[in-house]
Amino acid sequence: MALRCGGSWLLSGFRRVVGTSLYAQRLNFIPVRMSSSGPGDEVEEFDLIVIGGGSGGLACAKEAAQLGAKVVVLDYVKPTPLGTKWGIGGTCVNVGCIPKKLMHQAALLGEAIDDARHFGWNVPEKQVITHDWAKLVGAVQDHIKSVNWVTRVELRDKKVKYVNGSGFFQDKNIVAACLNSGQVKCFKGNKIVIAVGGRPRYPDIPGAVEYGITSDDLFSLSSPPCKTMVVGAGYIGLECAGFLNGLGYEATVMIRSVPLRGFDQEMARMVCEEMQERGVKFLHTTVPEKVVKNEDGRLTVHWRNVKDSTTGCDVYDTVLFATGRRATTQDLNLDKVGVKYDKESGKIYTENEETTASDIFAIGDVIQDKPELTPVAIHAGRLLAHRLYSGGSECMDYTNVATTVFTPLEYGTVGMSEETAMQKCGEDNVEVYHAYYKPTEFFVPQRDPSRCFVKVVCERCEPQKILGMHFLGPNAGEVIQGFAAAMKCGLTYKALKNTVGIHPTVAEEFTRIRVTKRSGLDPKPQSCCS
Ligand code: FAD
Ligand code: NA7
Repeated sequence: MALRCGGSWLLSGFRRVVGTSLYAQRLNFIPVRMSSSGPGDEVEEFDLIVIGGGSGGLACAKEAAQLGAKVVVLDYVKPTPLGTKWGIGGTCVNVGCIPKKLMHQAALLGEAIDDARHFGWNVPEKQVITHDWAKLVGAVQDHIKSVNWVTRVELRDKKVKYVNGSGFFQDKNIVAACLNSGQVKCFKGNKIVIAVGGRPRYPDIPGAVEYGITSDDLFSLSSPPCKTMVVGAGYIGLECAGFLNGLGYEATVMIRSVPLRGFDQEMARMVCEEMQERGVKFLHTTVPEKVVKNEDGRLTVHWRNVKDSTTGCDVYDTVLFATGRRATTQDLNLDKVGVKYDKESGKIYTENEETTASDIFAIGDVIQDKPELTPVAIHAGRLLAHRLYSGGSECMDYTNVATTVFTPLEYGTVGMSEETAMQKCGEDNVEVYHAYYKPTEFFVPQRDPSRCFVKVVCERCEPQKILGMHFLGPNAGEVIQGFAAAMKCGLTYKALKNTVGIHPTVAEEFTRIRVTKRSGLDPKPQSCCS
């Protein structure tokens, strides 16, 4: 059945939504010109409408189409206040995991140049070797564009209709899309998946939006960021400060409370200490008060210490806000269709990805209290497609999802932090094994291994089920991934101890870990072959 898409109600509906979004207006996010489809236009019907073509939305759409559903994906990127925009694929591909990992790799290579000299390479003196920011950005953006292209081809091959438009609910099963041309198109869906992800927040201080940037701008900056103030010491703030410092730019991190809140705090402290040793500066218990643009174009950041109320300021070339993210739900018209969400974070309440409205689902970063990670969004999207279109019953398991913070010395983790385990199980019921280690590759260049560290948090009673694993060192992501699978299978300390390691690797350190914190013994590095 074809529906009519009446021009006037569409337009007034959209205006009402726009009118409620001060944030969007402030950031100039809303397309200005708009004309709805004519009264005679047909509303195309789909089994599934996916709003948001990022990691989760695309995975769900492609899987559903493979299972025979007729699917449309709407994706639209609102430019940042600086005007940065990008193509299909969402945060991970365009302004998240991928460009971040490439820049992290660029920074690690700088370090490897120094190491190479010790391994016999005749590397010119450091002063002669320079880094070309524009070249790095060019290479990163070329890769991203190729992924955007492949994504569009894949959608076409899998018969998923792609619409480059900003979607919002007109009704429980009608989604309108505001296109770049200003035209509004309507789609009817039996089921609708919200996968709009989130965008960085700016603190509400003078000059933040006008002069600051976020991770949405960093990876495509045409000129080098030079001396940078990174506000926020979460996952993204520390990663960005780490690679900027590695690329040779002065980086300062402003920490409001603790670094990496929610992560194991012993590990978080070591991550920061190690960064500090490499030259990253830290301003503790400090918040920004305003950013002022100077006559020479540089930026003065004024701050206040939240503990002793002292104030200070310094001049920077770039101010990067990494102060958390907000779900992009403000313009979706969720109230109209009965989808409940947290007004502050914008995140949607779900149970097994079902929202409070029937036949409307949500996946990925947009859902409340779940890890904001690409593989989480993808896995949840695929499982949801199977439940909807192939009689599947498996639900997403959000526990024990592994992650890695790609700081210069990487921190990989799965399961509980020491603090959480103590709190949940009680101190007497938890055993913590820990060890420092020296990676073999650090010996020749004599790199300082003082913070290469592993920790295993487990139940105290036999067979000592493992609750959390923490790894600080090179290639942490690669190391922790396999142990995450083992934990899914119920890994115990006994089984870990009986696992024969691969020598010489850094991952084998988990199989050699013997010293408990309770024993008070020194967790210093073991000899190479002990
Ligand atoms: P997104 O990928 O954000 O996709 C949502 C899409 O919907 C976007 O394209 C958006 O523009 C679009 N959209 C929004 N509103 C509308 C609308 N109304 N209509 C149409 N389209 C709309 N995760 C990891 O696992 N590993 C990492 O190393 C990692 N590093 C990161 C580094 C950075 C700097 C950042 C910012 C994030 C990182 N993440 C990482 C997190 C990861 O990127 C996200 O968890 C993931 O992208 C979430 O996927 P999603 O599908 O929920 O949303
Ligand atoms: P996080 O992990 O929420 O970190 C945000 C950081 O910004 C955190 O250190 C906050 O301090 C700090 N913050 C927040 N608001 C302010 C203000 N107003 N002033 C100073 N500092 C502030 O977000 P990320 O963006 O790093 O990462 C989000 C996810 O993206 C992450 O989980 C990855 O999966 C990908 P606080 O601890 O609140 O005191």
